[in-house]
Amino acid sequence: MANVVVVGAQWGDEGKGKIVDWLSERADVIARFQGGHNAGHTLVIGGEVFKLHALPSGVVRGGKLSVIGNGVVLDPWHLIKEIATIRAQGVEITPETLMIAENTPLILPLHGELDRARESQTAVAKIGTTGRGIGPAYEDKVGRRVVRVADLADHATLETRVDRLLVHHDALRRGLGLEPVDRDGLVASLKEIAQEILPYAAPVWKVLNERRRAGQRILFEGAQGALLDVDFGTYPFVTSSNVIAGQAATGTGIGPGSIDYVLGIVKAYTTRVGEGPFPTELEDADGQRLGERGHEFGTTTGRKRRCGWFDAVLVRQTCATSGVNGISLTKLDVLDGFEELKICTGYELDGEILDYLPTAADKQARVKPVYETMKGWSESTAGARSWADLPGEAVKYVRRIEELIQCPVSMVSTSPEREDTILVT
Ligand code: 2SA
Ligand code: MG
Repeated sequence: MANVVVVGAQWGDEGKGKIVDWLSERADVIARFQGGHNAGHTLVIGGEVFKLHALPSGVVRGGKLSVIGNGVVLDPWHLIKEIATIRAQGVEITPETLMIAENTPLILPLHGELDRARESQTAVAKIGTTGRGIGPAYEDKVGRRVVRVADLADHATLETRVDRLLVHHDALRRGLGLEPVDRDGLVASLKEIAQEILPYAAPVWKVLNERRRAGQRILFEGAQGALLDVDFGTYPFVTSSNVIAGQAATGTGIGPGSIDYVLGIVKAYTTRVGEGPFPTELEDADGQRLGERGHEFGTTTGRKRRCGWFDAVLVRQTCATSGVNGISLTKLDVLDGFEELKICTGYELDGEILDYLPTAADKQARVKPVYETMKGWSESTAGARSWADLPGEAVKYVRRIEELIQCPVSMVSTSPEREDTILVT
């Protein structure tokens, strides 16, 4: 397989980091195409834990090119800190191994301030954001007033961009009771960080197209999950980027025809962090057990994740919107020891059965899951490396999921360690 896109097929935290790391061994270039440091990808390599937020997971493997594409929003101060942390763990990061698209929008401190100020307003329902300024930065990108990486190279341009941005922000801030931005302080700190960021700046679209022509393999690393997509997610309880696989093309500057395979990452149950509808959410002992066994806490914010049964309706839907060719099922071992497992096969709404999640917010909040009950297994599946290592009931569970989501399972992951993976052939 040449160029593969990896996307989360639920609400994020499906375990993409491990799979991307596993696939990156076979890739030459690893590219992020959306989101920002709201992402949290945990990699466990030989017992050492790496927590990545803005950096592509490929950086921890030597000899690869990691790319931050234009579809990402980048906090330059955060990036420099993250580079230092990962370097301290013994990983080499240089302008030869990391490139940032010149047309990448920057997240500034004012974006985080606005994000958090809005979330603390009680008059409007909160989204449960990560508070990292992601949404406000995307708004400014689309509003044609954001500062981009390339603007850092020329002081006159930089100041013009900042002034344009502040006309908008100072007005917004007044409304929220925030102080106006210290314009000169912001310009000065941008000029300072520019020296650290610019060595990594590159025409990523050009580099990727050249590499592709030369026969190199590109791995596109998605963050968050398809149900958080700004168009196809549970709006407005979504992130502000397109998360679905099509974004891999626009978020890096490569044609959609260059994508050979879309791998959806799917957790064997469902979790969600932040507000918004969640039809199969469990607020009982089973939900608590999933959270504890699955260590369901946010990598970026430490927030407790909401947990529930596997929802085949949602995954069938995200497999469709991302054109998923095969899924990787993760965290199967978290289900070990449950006497019974439930899978949601449809929704009931006003006496009707639906086979998809409707768009209207009131309907999303009211759908009742229709469950199918399956027998659990008492054996441990943790660390299983072949189909034969799995108890019969676990195999049945995986096969049933495959049937319901109408998409083949191509991998099963049974622990955070990359070797603990079953390849389904
Ligand atoms: P934002 O900050 O504007 O993107 O938040 C909007 C919604 O998107 C959700 N979101 C996420 N959901 C799951 N995982 C994410 N990354 C971190 C992780 C989250 C963390 O991997 O654990 O550490 O809390 C992520 N990023 C954004 C968010 O919860 C809102 O629902
Ligand atoms: Mg995560």
